Amino acid sequence: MFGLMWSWTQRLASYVSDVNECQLDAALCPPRQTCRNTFGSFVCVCRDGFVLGTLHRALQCRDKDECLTGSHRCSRHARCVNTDGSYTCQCSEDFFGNGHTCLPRRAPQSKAAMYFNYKLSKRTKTAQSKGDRRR
Ligand SMILES: [Ca+2]
Repeated sequence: MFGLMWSWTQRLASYVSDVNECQLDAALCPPRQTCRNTFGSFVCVCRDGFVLGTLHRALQCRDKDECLTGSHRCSRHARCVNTDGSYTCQCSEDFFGNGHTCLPRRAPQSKAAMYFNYKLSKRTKTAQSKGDRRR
């Protein structure tokens, strides 16, 4: 009876106060995984840029190919290069920039020409999205 009471008291104590194991030990989870605290315990989940999959017949966090899945945020004038845990964007030959924004390598345009091109691109996008909705 005493043992039962003790175990019940212990369980109650663990419910009432949660310990964040993730903050206590940063190296709780294996590489490519990150710790997520839960009430009364913790779980290891894949880090950003990794997905759960089978590798050598074992469940592991493997690199997510952002270029293949299309979840990258590269400019449409850039080439996506997959890396372990992330990806990089490289502007195409005729463009320059950080890969997320790529500008054409030609003589600078006047503000009026830039505004005209901006309006033209908006009009083209609207026409495309309307066409998509009809399908
Ligand atoms: Ca990747």
